[in-house]
Amino acid sequence: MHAGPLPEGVQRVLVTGGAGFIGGAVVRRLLKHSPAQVFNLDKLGYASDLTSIEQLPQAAERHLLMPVDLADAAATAEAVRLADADLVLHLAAESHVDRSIDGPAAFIDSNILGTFHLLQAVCAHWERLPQERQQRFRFHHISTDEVFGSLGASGRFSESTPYDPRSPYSASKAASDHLVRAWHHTYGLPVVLTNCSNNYGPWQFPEKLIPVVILKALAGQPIPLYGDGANVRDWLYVDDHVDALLLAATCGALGQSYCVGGHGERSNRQVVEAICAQLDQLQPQGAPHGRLITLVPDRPGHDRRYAIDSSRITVELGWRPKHSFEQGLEATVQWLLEHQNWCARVLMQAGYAGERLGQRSCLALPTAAWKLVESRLRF
Ligand code: NAD
Ligand code: TDX
Repeated sequence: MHAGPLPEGVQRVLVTGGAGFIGGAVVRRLLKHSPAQVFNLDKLGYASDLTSIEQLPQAAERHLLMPVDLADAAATAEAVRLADADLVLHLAAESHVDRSIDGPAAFIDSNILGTFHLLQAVCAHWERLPQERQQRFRFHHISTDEVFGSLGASGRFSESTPYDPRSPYSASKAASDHLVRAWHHTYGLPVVLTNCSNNYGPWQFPEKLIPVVILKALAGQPIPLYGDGANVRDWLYVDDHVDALLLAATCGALGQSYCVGGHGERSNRQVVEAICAQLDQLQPQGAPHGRLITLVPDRPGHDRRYAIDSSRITVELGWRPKHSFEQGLEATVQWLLEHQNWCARVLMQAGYAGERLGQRSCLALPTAAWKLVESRLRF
């Protein structure tokens, strides 16, 4: 173990996807709490924004942006060579399930091909390192609980759960996990993997459930709840996730994976109602916000329940989440209330106005027709 987030000798850290939500939180932590030089490799896609990093005084000295698409093998190899890293944290990925239904190709390119190009480049870099740095080097791959598929009413995912991905997004992440393990077993690349549950918190691009609900409620617009609203997710506050990532990256056993969950299992309806209740207190002029909750047609292939057993990372590395769901949600709602201009700006830059995504299916029926089909299926 060591003081601070990084062991002595880890001076250069390459973070991929550091202009995104979780990667940005990792970069900020490294800049604030370690002396490391941070190389941020990101293609600067629709969900990217550097405001939270650039406002830190440390960024001017120790943050270097590398605007590179991992789908470009040559540019990736060159960036990895220039970064000359002691530690690589790989977070870059297309991350939104609904977008993977509408356009799976980008997920294959970034998450599978991109990870392959990165592994090739990192392996070449690692093989060239002098012995002392080679022994210290780690590649940490950040993945998702969605690779394990969908749970019924009971049970939790753990490191030994068989893979059973069911969306283009989760299939692409599962493929990347397999590639990382293969590079460990075949070439000896020192890797660690983590599979975490749904993250939430400040600076999340407003396309995922929690920021979408807050913004729709504030705008007095219908709050879309997919299907029957009973799907369950295990919510993890992003700062707790960063604690787990840095611990696993630096103290985790090589070749090992760690499941990270927030002890925050809630149905989507519970999440949405909790947000509405908080907004009723903070913005009483719009109350009751719950009147805006609207059931909409379900996501195709919608996984029913995710829940994580985090015993391994707790027992072996001493991690546990510091935020309850209620604490994390309160901080997130407050943050969004104070950053509505940021949300408007990133949505505009991304060309996304909050419309429903992920409705493409072989049977592209309009909503009314779906309702009819569903009512017939339910007898
Ligand atoms: P995000 O969409 O906010 O950010 C992803 C970043 O990766 C973006 O800045 C994007 O430009 C970059 N990127 C994507 N493809 C790239 C490419 N080909 N080359 C270079 N950069 C590329 O995502 P996030 O929520 O911060 O997720 C980060 C990682 O954590 C992802 O690997 C995701 O699968 C994983 N994860 C996320 C969650 C969650 O709840 N958000 C949960 C489990 C796992
Ligand atoms: O408007 C909505 N209404 C709704 O009911 C949205 C955007 C979502 N939902 C539902 C679908 C899910 O059951 O809420 C739940 C959460 O949806 P998302 O925020 O899209 O997350 P999810 O699909 O669970 O995937 C997330 O967690 C795992 C991340 O996006 C992934 O990157 C991560 O790997």
